[in-house]
Amino acid sequence: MSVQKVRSEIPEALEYPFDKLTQTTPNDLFYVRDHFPRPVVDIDQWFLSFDGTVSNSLKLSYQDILALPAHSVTATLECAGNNRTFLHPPVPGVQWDLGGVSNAKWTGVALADVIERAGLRPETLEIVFEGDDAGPVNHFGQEEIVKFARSLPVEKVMNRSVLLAYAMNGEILSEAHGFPLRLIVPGWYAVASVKWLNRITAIDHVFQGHFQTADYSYVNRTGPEPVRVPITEMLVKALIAHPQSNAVVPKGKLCEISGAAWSGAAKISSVEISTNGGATWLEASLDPGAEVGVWTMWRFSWLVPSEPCECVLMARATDENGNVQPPAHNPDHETYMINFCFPIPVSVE
Ligand SMILES: Nc1nc2c(c(=O)[nH]1)N[C@H]1C(S)=C(S)[C@@H](COP(=O)(O)O)O[C@H]1N2
Ligand SMILES: [Mo]
Repeated sequence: MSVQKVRSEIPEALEYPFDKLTQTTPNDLFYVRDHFPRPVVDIDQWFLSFDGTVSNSLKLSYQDILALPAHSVTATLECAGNNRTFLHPPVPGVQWDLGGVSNAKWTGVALADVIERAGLRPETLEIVFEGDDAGPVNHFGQEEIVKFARSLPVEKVMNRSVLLAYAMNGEILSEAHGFPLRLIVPGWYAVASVKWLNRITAIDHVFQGHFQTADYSYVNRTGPEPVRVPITEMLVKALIAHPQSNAVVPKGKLCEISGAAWSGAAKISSVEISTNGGATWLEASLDPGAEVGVWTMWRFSWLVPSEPCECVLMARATDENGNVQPPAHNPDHETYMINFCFPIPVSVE
């Protein structure tokens, strides 16, 4: 029996029990999010194809991939819908509480190395990554059968931290996490990290696949006109692992408030804690060695009031680019990219 919380059975959505927070998430606790029934892969028949606007089309077997130089990257994967239970009124989608996020060390081949072998022709604009899974979706009001696919712009694919990963925390990738091969895009919401990857296509236009247009997209207003764009970089966020919501905290004692914080844009520079619902804030201490796109653990010693009361705890992270968690959800982000300062009520007794 799994100790993950089951949010959906088929397709599977399993939540990491965030109160068990450790720097590296053990593989059997790592959250799972599938959109379609899981594909069954016969590794002897399996290959990765790479074609489209390339000079040399490639067809690589599992052995071919394992024979390429190996690289490891630590990356926090977060579902763009993580923390949806904090939205009021409730919205549709997997009801993630705290644990639609986990952190692992991924090992595989640098995507850039494979791209170099294929040779992108100059007209290439994006690279499309397709999984082996497919199923029905409602695509702008039309019922369609689609494969799970996402694209990356050509600027992103030469970043050597983007991996075609076959191992997770030193173990062969499990079926749940994309065996035999998955994309890992550090710093981006995990929808970009296509599992059961078996097809890569270079294209000379902007990909309009379901999972970055009708779904997993948001309204961006930074330009002259509002535009619907794919969800990409993880927003800055701190989550409280301890104490848990509605915990009873002994009065007049020290209580350690702890959790993790991350941002896809830059390293975490500070985490602040409020024990009065956001009225005042004090600095938490961060573990050393923060990296972009990797969660950093933090802790704060709270001197609990000596009289019984109800307190609302909040954490607020800031990254080195000056991004700070906002006080409220941005409605343009709809049911995704939920990173406001979540209230964690506790009772002092
Ligand atoms: N092929 C495929 N890749 C996929 C998905 C999927 O359903 N099919 N789900 C995506 C989403 S939305 C998330 S959050 C992550 C989850 O990765 P995990 O199950 O390894 O935690 O995988 C991404 N890659
Ligand atoms: Mo997701």
